[in-house]
Amino acid sequence: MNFDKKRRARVQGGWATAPISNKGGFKLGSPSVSKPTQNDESNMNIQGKQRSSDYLSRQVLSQAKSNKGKPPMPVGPIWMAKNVDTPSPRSTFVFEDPEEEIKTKPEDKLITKPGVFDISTEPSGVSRIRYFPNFIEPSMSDSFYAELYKDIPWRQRHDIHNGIQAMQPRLTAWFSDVPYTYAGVTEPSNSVEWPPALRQLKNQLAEVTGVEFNALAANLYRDGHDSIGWHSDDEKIFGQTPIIASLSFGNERVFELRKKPPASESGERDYTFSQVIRIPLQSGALLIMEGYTQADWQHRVPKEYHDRGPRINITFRVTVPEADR
Ligand SMILES: O=C(O)CCC(=O)C(=O)O
Repeated sequence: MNFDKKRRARVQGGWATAPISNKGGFKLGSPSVSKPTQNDESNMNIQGKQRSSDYLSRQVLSQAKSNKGKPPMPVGPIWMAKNVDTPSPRSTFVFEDPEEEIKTKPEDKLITKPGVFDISTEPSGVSRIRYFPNFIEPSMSDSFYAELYKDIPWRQRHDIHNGIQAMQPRLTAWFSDVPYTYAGVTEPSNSVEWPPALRQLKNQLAEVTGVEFNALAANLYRDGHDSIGWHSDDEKIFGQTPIIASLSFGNERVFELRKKPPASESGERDYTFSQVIRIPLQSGALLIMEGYTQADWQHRVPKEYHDRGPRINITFRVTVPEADR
């Protein structure tokens, strides 16, 4: 009797663990568990499960001890509540192409050494720049600066950007026997003789490039706050592949180029991912833009917020007869 009581208590202790289902459909806690027969195979199996369940409980307990101080673990083998024999439906992973193309901005480039650079070969064709930082030696470029400052009839004009008319942040002049219209400004034609410094520079350029430039635009940046915004010199009067020779005098400024992205259906261009090339233009530097640089790139001289003295830039150009535009 006493012996029977003790035995029941021991078995009830076993029943106290969470129920587990098993293959044979037995439930732990079935009365048959309390009376195992040594030769009963199914009871042996159930006992086996009972033992492994006790073993798991011990495992969980010792795991809980070793997790002291760590975030709380769920108490008990939580998977026991699930029917582990029923395969859960496999979710299939389907890779879908992202709807939007992943864009990256090419690394910006800085050109400081002389040379010839094919900056792109598409979409229109080769865009080429030639850079000669010491085209005119320093003492000569100082005297060119002084003469150009004095002899060019500088004026401040208005232009129009995004429908807004504003004073240009620089002074300009135009020498050509054809008028030049850009950004809502028309520079009238003039047949005046070019000042001697401009004639001398034009001849020097003809000698090294073989090009007879017949027009020029002059810019005077009075300080670092003067600038010229993003634009292309792609007006028809310069033909399909304009050649433009730019000479700088006075304070150094950074000249920037950015690649034109394809236009949207509405004709707009998003320059967020455009490559930018920077070229410092010191006094006496020559930069030539040719090929499709005007078709495929824009350029500018941005404002600078630290002290800069004045700078003169002359862009020598070739205007083409109407039949070739
Ligand atoms: O000042 C410069 O270097 C650039 C001038 C320019 O972009 C222009 O005259 O169209």
